[in-house]
Amino acid sequence: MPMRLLSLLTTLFVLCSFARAEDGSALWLRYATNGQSEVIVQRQSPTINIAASELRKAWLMPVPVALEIRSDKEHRALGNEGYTIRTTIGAKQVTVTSSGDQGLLYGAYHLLQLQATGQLEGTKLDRLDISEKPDYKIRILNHWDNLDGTIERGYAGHSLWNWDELPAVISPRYEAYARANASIGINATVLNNVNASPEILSANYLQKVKALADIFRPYGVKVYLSINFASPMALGGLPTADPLNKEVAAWWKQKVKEIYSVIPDFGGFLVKANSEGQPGPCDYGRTHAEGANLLADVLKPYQGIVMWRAFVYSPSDSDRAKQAYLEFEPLDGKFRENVIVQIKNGPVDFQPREPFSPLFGAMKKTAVMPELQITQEYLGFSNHVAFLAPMWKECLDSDTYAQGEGSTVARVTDGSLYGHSLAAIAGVSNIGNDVNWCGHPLAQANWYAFGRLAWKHDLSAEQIGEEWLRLTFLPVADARTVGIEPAEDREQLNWLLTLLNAEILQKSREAVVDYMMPLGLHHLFAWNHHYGPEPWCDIEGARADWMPAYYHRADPNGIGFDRSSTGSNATAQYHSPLCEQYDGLDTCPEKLLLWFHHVPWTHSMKSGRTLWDELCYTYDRGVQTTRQFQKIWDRAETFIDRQRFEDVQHRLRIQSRDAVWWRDACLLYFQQFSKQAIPHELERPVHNLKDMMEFKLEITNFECPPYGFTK
Ligand code: BDP
Repeated sequence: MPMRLLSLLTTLFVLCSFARAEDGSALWLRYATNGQSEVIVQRQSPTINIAASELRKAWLMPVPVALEIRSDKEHRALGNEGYTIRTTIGAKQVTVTSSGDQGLLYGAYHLLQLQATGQLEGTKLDRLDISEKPDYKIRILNHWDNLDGTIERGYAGHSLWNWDELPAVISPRYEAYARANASIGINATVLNNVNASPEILSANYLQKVKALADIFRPYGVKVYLSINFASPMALGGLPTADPLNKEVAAWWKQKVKEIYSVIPDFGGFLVKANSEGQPGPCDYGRTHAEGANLLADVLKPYQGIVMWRAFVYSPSDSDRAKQAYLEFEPLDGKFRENVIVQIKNGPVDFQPREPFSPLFGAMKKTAVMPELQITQEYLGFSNHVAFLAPMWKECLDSDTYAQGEGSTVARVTDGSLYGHSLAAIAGVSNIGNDVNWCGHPLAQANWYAFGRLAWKHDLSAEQIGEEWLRLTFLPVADARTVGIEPAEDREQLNWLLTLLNAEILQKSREAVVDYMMPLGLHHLFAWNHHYGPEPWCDIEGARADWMPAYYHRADPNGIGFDRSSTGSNATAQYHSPLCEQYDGLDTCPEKLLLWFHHVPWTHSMKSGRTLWDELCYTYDRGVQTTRQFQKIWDRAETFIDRQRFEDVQHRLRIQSRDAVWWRDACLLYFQQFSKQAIPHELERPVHNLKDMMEFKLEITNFECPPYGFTK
């Protein structure tokens, strides 16, 4: 073979393996694979075997690791998922201990993460003394995956679950998925959409679910399902799904028995009832509690639970933000012990910024859990970078004042405030079958962040961002990866990762708020797909509370939704002193001002500017920040493999263009009411309002299945 051809082939081969190695599929698990140290185990089990094999492959330190089960007081208190990691035998061994197999697996991943992020260097290895246990008992992903392979609000390709081929064909990605979850402490998953097809409970589908459950089990990931409340009719042929009907109860009892005969450790049901056209107990004049309790009673003998969603809003009420509270607060104490009410972080719907849902402060006798949205339905899909840990922290750290100061959403929900034994947190998954799992390479950080916060809610967003960046972009120790010499460039790379964390990840969610919906604005989205701006959107015959004007209420006097005591009085759903704080125009935090108040355009803001000018400045700041993201990211070019570098670079261009689109659309539209000029020092719009109103933003990178909403 001529030399030139040979060298071309070699280059091609290197490029191909390079592309495979850095396509993002390895997530934050880019461990070395040349481990040689000894791993000592006392006994075998499927879970312990995984822990040992992970360590055998990747543990590079010159001391052995031992995995030991202990049942003393310390370990009983840590529970079977908690663990310790200590340097023992005069610094000649690292010992991971737990009272359960699962804790050993989590401990093993923790140890490997310390190694991969350079935290065992020097003498640090000699002094390990770590003790961990999770804050939430159930750390669960909610997949909005349909049985036809589409994903509602999914922006990373089709569903991972290949229902047509299951259970006969098992994709290797099922195990990779379980492993990724276990590595960050996620221990549960709801496989299907909350807008659930009754079919999922058919005998045929249960076999498919079983196949997945069997793969996930050794990784400690338990399977749950979303159910359709009318399943007894659709599947069982009954004339009703009334929860108080005996035949309905018998049908559920039998179905649950069947499920447990197939999947003995099945977790339970997630239910969206009487919401956006879904069936539910209210169809029969029954309450949410009566509906939930019916299911709870039949699941109880098997230790199954019901996660009953509080995402409800009827078209009749004047303020959608009050609905969940109005329906659920009177039911506090009426739910069975194995029911937990799942509440979205904000009172409306996963907007870029909302106050926390007042329902967290209202339910005391009933366990409640936060539902966070990892998929970026309202934050630019997988085109925009939006690191969500700061947003989730904002909610979890909010003080409800339900039992006086310090009653944070985190403490209400982790079981510590009221002593509920059920404690859970859910994240609507951003995972699809894209090679890199999440579409945007930086969106993997949100999956990671959800797991980390579910494990330990007082971790800072900065720490989580830094961990993720280091695990994802630092060359692995046996690096055949980015083509840089780790030793030489390590310092610069560390500097770069710190910069990416501080200047991109940490600022990204706030930037999205700024260019989409600053100062408490919300729901200005285009009809149905929720990607671009359409503050003017007005679909004939559609529900008022699906229209932007319902939320922004712009008129010649001002803008914003008056939810104060002079308006819908939603502020009264919060405990004092928040209630008064939100209620006062001057005391309400400016970032939530237009959520709670209708404010005159000339209102003087803390900056000394008028509201109109402040709005213009904030929209523009969002645009300028995304331009800044582009500049910073380009510095990564020589450090990060080409594939991931270019992918992010490309998406940042889209984001910057969209940010301008958002700013121009909103400002030009609202200007019709404010009748004021955009401050002269700011960039001028590059679009015309008329053109924008006629243009339908082209969306290419996501699925848009039919949602089946009814009015
Ligand atoms: C909304 C989504 C819709 C979901 C709904 C829900 O637009 O697709 O079905 O939430 O959470 O945000 O049930």
